[in-house]
Amino acid sequence: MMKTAILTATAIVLASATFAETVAELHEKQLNAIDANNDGFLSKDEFNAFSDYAFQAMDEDKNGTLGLEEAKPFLDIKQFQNVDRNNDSFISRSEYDRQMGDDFSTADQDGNGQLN
Ligand SMILES: [Ca+2]
Ligand SMILES: [Ca+2]
Ligand SMILES: [Ca+2]
Repeated sequence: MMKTAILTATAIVLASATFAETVAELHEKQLNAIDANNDGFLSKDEFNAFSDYAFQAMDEDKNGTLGLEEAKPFLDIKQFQNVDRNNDSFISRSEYDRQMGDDFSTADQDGNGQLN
């Protein structure tokens, strides 16, 4: 996968209020990087794989959380605090997953588990 495209996509997903506008914002290149089977739809599995890859890529010291320094290239402070629900200045994996999962559910308006 293309790391830059993936990380840009992640930043957009994490930063956006709703993933629906997010998908529209993704460039074709970023969407292609996430759409593993290239069918033009984003399945929950593809989304999870992308989400997992992006977390590992951002977590530079591999301690399982994203600190401010690690997240800074992708999120501004307000966006960071929005994802950091318990305000401990770290985005834990569960906080991250919850945010990404919420975004996916919001975007999947017809509930078929695919984004298009
Ligand atoms: Ca697909
Ligand atoms: Ca870390
Ligand atoms: Ca936290």
